[in-house]
Amino acid sequence: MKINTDQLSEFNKKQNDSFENEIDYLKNKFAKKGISVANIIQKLADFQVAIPSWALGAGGTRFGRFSYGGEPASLEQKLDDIGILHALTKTAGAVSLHIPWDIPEDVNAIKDIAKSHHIVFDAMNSNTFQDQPDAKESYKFGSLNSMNEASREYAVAHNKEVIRIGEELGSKSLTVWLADGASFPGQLNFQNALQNTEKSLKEIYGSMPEDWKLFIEYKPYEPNFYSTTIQDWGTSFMLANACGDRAFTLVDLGHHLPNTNIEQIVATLMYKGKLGGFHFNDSKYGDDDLTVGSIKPYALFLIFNELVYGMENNPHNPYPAWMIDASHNIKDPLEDLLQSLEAILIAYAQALLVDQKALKQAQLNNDVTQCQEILQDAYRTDVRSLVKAARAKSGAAVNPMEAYRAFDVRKTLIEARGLKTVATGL
Ligand SMILES: [Mn+2]
Repeated sequence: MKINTDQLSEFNKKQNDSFENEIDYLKNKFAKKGISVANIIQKLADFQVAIPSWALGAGGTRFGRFSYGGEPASLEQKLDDIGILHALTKTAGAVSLHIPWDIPEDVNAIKDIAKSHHIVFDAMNSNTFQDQPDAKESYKFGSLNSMNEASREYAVAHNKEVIRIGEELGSKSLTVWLADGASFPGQLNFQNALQNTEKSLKEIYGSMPEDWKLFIEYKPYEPNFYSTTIQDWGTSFMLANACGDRAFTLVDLGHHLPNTNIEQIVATLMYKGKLGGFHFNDSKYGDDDLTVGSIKPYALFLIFNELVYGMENNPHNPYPAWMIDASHNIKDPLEDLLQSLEAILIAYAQALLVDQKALKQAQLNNDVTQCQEILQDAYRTDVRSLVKAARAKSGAAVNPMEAYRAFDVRKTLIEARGLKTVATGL
């Protein structure tokens, strides 16, 4: 199924949305503060978020998994689904592949399909957290950190293979997330595990092409519940520094203990030029992988405020690789991703509305009340008209969710693919 521009402009016309009036109001309000709403709309139109290949099917938990119907059964169909998201939003112009779930059989054919949807290949993801049926070594007790040299070498070789596939597709980065850790005290020698991880990562880093980046993701717990070898941003930062200039820390919103000040982590990493990748999701308790902005929208805004500040003030930090890393147990996966994309643009727009000059002055005056007022004035602004204007500008659906439903996308996918399909992934 493909959604074309004629369909979209026809749909937008019928919407008769009055967002232009709201834009005029915001233009006047923020012009007084020296903030250009037109610039913000352009930034929103330009913003692209990668969709991971594993987010297009219904996700499962360790208790079970319920199929949604019409799920993509192949890499080709996954790209088609991202093509639908991108046509509707013009924000999802990239895919992040997971190897071995998405090994392309015909690289050129896959590249052609991606191109037809205007999708580029973002970071590649390796997988050393589960054993494949034909695996010669096991990751049961670790991969890059393993005490067993053969497992370690096997995991390094896998990452090299992922880089090779990524090169063929035109990707320029590798994301490494490790489940490595211990479930019980005494199981693992912390120092040896860390030393092995560092050595393995250096070898992977050394095998990357010159124009590639390595993103090192961290997570405090799960699947191991006593310790994780790369448990926090500090450990990731240390390992990235040990690897070299093209190794960076990757922040995944769900990979923090409750109440962690993620915005401060973002600020620290960007100050040091080491924030390479960013995974969006939301959570109530742990790594819940809920829809972006569904639980803590104010925290998301505060994080975006630091991202915007860093993008404007830390030119030595690379432009971060954005990706949605969520899992949808009961919702239509495509609808869930549409909601996440919307929440990301809303938080970004709110952060762009922060009056940075006034904030700086209030900070210098130690006017704590005013500092809060400035942030909340931006946060409490209804920016949905700005997002609509950005969508209209880039030829997307002004209201992607309404368009998705009006076009009967899921019904069409179920008719084409069947009700009991299961996508590869988690
Ligand atoms: Mn992640």
